[in-house]
Amino acid sequence: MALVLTEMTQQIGTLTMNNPQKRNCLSHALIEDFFAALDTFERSKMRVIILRASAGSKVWSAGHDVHELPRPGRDPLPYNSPFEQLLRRVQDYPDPVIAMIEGGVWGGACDLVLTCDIVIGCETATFAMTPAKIGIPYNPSGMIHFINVLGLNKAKEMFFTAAPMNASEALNLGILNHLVESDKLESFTRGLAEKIVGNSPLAIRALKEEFRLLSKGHPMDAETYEKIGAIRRCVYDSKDYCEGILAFHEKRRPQFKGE
Ligand code: LCV
Repeated sequence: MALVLTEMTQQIGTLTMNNPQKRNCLSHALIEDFFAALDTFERSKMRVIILRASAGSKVWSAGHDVHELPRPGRDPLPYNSPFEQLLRRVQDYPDPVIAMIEGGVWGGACDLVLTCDIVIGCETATFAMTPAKIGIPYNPSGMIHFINVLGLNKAKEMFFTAAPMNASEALNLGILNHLVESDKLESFTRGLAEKIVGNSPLAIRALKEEFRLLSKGHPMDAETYEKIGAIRRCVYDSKDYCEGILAFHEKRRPQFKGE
């Protein structure tokens, strides 16, 4: 079964995540299909990409596949992991990528949404950033995505509480560009994509790359980089990291001890 469905019409490529049984979690297999779809869109010169889940989904994506998180003592979000490669592929995709959201967006799927260029949601859209719930030391490039969009205080609250944020909060905080009624979500998103298709592709590609380079975050000295590495290692070397993942497998709340 294809874990991702694709459609190409009027220079707009639509990618639909299609693994509802596993709540569209970003497994290696789904990410592989994701990459293939983006390659097809690029070869076919699609000018705008829409990322979505199937109509009526209660969960847009449950985030990183927790069963594929590495064992304790290894960085759970290494630079070359399929998940991190997916975020960079979307972020660096030459043309605009629109995330069309209905249902819950969890953990790393929130980061995926923030690497898109425009986010349009309906009233069922929620966003929960879950590293603290599982015991994951999120990675710096991911955290910059949240700081850039939400600002420091709201990004901290989203990470510290791991609580789902509703669609109107997401609109107020700038995660959503637009909040529309669910029965208008597809037509509104398509209409915005068509507006973009009508403009200069070269100018838009240059603008997207300029925005990406300008928003990459602040240069970091070597000592700071090493300090962040040490801080993160203390977490993924911890017993709490094991407990967080075990609790997920056992479908229970984790009992963190701070060890
Ligand atoms: C693997 C899953 C998942 C899943 N992985 O359906 O950002 S970080 O740092 O935290 C990063 C590491 C990350 O993204 O971590 C993952 C964060 N995601 C979450 O915490 C969401 C975990 N999932 C849930 O809370 C529930 O599944 C939701 C609320 C999304 C949907 O609840 P619902 O009752 O509709 P189930 O929980 O019954 O899930 C249906 C199937 O999908 C699997 C889950 O294990 C179950 O599989 P089985 O039927 O084989 O038991 N599944 C859900 N999320 N992230 N597998």
